[in-house]
Amino acid sequence: KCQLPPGMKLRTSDHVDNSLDLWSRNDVETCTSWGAPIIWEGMFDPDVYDKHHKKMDTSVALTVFAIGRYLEIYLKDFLSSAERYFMVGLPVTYYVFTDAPKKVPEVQLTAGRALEVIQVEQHKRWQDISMMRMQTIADTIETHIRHRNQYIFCFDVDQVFVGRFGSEALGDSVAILHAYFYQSPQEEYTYDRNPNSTAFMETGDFYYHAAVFGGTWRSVRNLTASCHKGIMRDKKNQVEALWHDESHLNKYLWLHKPSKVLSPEYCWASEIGYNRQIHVQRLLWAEKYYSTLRT
Ligand code: 2GW
Ligand code: MN
Repeated sequence: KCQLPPGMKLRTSDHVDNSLDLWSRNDVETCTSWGAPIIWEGMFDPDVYDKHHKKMDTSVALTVFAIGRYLEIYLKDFLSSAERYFMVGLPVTYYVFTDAPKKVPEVQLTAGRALEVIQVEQHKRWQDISMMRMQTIADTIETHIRHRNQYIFCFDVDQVFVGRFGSEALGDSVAILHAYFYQSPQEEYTYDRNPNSTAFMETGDFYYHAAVFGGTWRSVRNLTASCHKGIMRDKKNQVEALWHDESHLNKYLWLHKPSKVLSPEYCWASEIGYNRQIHVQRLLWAEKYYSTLRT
């Protein structure tokens, strides 16, 4: 059984995380080898977290990129579902990055929630659209987010909230187990295996999904700035990591362990089918249109 190592302190909202019941789920791993909780449904009392963060005046930033066709296809459902399920009851600032600000749909926001649209350029290659998010997030944390929000979550846009994604997910540095790999052996993880890339790694802890990551503004700024550096060094050396920004994210999180890990309930793929360990679905992958979009 996993136990928090003696003296191990989770830096943010300790006493809240110490109220987690690591033993309430015996069918899954609920604690990493370095003492970070892995959050599964049934381990926490949502009210304890919500009360704590209301008292602390916690404010959360959400970043999402919707460039080119992804704006029309995914953004409206993403935002309106976030209004129903993401950090309900807490102040949230949405930062929408797009090449076409005028096309951002009207979404009815509840009190305390705001939306900012920031224009970014549209890179020609989709790999660059995906990777450049690291730099843009790092920059926006410095210019906007750090002055307004203690915490930040960064999302892919091609997903829809379908259940509570609440304050239990907040922490100093938060990563998510990839739905496709959380039961796979290490050898199957799609880490970057090319020694010439800065994202190269031979072993790791988990395979994290880049569609969801978060933490305090400081820790996400460090993560995104570091990943961006790796991406630029690779470009100079004319290499590209196997899964782009996701490879760099995995490398960083191996060297800088997250303080909290989210179960795949927080980013599930319906196409995987029924899985008895998934007690609740909170965020689902939206449909992919690869053949029309990845051309
Ligand atoms: C991406 C791929 C092919 C064609 C278009 C795009 C695209 C992405 C786009 O035209 N416009 C756009 O805004 N994006 C943004 O990049 C959008 O926020 C999207 O969610 C994100 C990542 O692209 P996505 O969702 O198509 O890639 P996935 O779901 O295969 O993502 C995983 O792998 C990526 C790296 O290849 C990233 O690491 C991503 O975080 C992972 O979930
Ligand atoms: Mn995606």
